[in-house]
Amino acid sequence: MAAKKKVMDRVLTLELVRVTERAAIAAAMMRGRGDEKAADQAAVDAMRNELNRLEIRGQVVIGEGERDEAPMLYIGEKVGAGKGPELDIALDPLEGTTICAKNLPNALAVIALTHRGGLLNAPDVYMDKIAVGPGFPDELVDLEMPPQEAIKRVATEKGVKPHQVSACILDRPRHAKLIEAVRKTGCAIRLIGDGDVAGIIHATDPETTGIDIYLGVGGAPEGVLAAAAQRCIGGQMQGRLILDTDEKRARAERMGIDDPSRIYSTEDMASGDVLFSATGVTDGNLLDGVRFGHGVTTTHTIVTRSHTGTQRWVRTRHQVGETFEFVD
Ligand code: VTB
Repeated sequence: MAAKKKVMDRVLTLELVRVTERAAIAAAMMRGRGDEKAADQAAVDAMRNELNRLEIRGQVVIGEGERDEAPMLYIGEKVGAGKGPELDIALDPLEGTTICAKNLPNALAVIALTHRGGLLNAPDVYMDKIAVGPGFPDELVDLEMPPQEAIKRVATEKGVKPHQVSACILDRPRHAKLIEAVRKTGCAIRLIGDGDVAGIIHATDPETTGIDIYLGVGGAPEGVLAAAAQRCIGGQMQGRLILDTDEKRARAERMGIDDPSRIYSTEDMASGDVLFSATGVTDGNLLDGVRFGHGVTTTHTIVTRSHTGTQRWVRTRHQVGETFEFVD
């Protein structure tokens, strides 16, 4: 029997913008200061305050870490005003703490909401990921095929040569072989220091970002957040947890993962009516960073919803006055 389709109250879409805007502004006040922890803390505090104003009964599924290691926005924390729909939440108040501390491109404040049970409870381990944007035939690329094959398929579908395709990969020693294999095809690689949520979102809009495909191993929680974005924007993504020790396998099992080698589709990681919002902290390829002006702070956000596929690009001018107090 088909499950009853649960649809979010669309008013929440704009509420979510407020949540990532506040987190991004708080992080941006700390950007470029070389202090990752302080930037992260500021973003966490701001996001939590704003989330607790929403009329939802939310539960953090992907958050700042386990309860004993994260005082706020930990996995399992209840958030929201305590009335309204029961929702699961994936969040990263500052995705790219190092990027923010160095004021490099593409640090984001991100959040995704869906119905209870709609997000993969991913442990904080690595995940192998592959993603392309919308407009390609289903199952064009997957994690089982050699990366060279994935690049060739993207090239063929776009009607270009492999050397005209661009891939985004985290710049890590663990990717040496992957990078070598992809370079053999002639494909251009954009190596990023951090921030694979942004990297995967970039693959959804190659015309703007110049990125056609995302490949490689990053954090599993970031994988779920990226999958939520992909669900809304319509791209394809696969993820496979890297559970290479008994300890990690046991941890995953405790979180309900019974098949350690399972390949997750976008929908396996984020199902139902998903809402996703990301605000730029530092300037990026898709989103501008926060701008501080005379009594006005400007933010740039993408907010999207899987039920309709609508994407809103929201540029907000916050009247903050000289004291930097928000008028609520
Ligand atoms: C990525 C990236 C994050 O962690 O998931 C990455 O999105 C993976 O972990 O911004 P390693 O740094 O251990 O490679 C981040 O870079 C955050 O640390």
